[in-house]
Amino acid sequence: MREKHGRHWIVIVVTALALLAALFIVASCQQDKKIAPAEKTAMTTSEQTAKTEQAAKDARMAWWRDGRFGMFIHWGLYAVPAGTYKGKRVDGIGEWIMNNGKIPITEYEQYARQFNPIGFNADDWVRMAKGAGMKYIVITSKHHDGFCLWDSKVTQWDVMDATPFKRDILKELSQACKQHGVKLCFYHSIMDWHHPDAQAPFYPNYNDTKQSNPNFDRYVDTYLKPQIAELLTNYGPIGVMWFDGEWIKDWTEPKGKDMYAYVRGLQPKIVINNRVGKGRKGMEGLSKSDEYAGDFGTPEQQIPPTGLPGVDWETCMTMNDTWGYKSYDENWKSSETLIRNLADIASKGGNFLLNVGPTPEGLFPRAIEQRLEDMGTWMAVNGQSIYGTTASPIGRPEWGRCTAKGDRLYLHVFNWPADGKLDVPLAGAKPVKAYLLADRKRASLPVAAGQDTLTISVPAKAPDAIDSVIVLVTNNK
Ligand code: H79
Repeated sequence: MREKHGRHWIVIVVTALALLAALFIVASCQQDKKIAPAEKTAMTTSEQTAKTEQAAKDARMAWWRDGRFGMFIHWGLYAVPAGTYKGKRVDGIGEWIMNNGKIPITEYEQYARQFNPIGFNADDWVRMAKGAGMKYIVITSKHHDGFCLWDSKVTQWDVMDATPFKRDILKELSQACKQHGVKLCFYHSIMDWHHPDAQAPFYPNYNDTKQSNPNFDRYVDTYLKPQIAELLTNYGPIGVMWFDGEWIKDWTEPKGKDMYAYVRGLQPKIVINNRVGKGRKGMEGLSKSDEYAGDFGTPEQQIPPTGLPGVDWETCMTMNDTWGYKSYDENWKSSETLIRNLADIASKGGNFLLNVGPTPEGLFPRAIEQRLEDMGTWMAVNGQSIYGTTASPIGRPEWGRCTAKGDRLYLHVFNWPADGKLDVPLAGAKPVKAYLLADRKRASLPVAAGQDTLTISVPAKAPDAIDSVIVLVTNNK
């Protein structure tokens, strides 16, 4: 009886357990069902977040995308030796003379005593940039040699404390930029050959990419970041923070992401290049993927062969073969090359950051002034074919390049047609009007619409030997 009773209990317990298990399964299935739509909502929310983020980025980048043309200024102590050390010409780019000439720190420091650029006039510089049609200026607040062009509170290795000049160059430039409506931006090197917690101990190869400095974090926390805070607090709104020298071993992608957030925290609207992190593909400059920090890619001394839909990028380039001034580098690109480069870059949806290397007296070499003037003359007539344009919808036509804005195509004709007929590879477009941008009267040029081509009849003589722009208004926006 007792046994029977016991079995009874077992049956009851097992049944109860089975019921519980069944209940659990049913409940969790329902839970699953509940999760499914919830996940769907989450997806939509994240899609929405992505959309909002994209819109915020578009707003933040708008001035930069519209501007298309900026001035890079490499200026620092390297302008003093100007490519020559102990009577010998040092190969390579001028601002690398400390590394390439294996100059010991104490010796390099002597150049500071000779840095007295009494010819420097911020207003002249900004006027020259603006006159060339440039919308922003990126100046080296600090290059790899670590020397600072402003009164940094965390070092004496700057223009105020180490030179007889004792003028805050960045302050003067920020005032002139504000006055002329040009955006001021800073180039700041992560790599630092002068700082003992960065690359200084690696002498004679300051650019050693394999060695690590055990105190590097201290450099970041007590030097690099405080400097960034100074630059983004004391000089008004800054357009771009342009980092470089990120390839050293001690700099990592998490450090880059942290720096990106730090900079945006100080100036939420600022634009930051992709050298803040480790995503750059060598000198080609574009980012490996969206996972890496930075707002735009940085091709150096090269122009991507084609446009890159949805990608922001800026080609930086020298006018001769050096960024920092070298007294004997006369290998200047022609104004023709520079103007065509600008059109080429705009036709691929990029920006052109063109470099000048001022002299130790604070002047632009005459060859630079001449090129800026030539570009300004061309831009005064043709600026609207550059500013606010987007990439060519017709690739690279054989006669030149093409930029687009709204219902307009700007045809940049490098090679003027000898037969007076310019073929535009546009299928199905209904032309509304075509005229020369240089023609103030906007006299219509005859256009014949073929199946795959529009043919514009043009005057015998090109209005501009370098790049004549024809505006083509179509009905397809
Ligand atoms: O500031 C100007 C130059 O001083 C600086 N960038 C422009 C805007 C410049 N730095 N380096 N270079 C130019 C050439 C350096 C190339 C190398 Fe590397 C650095 C070779 C190996 C380490 C970059 C990173 C290319 C490969 C990895």
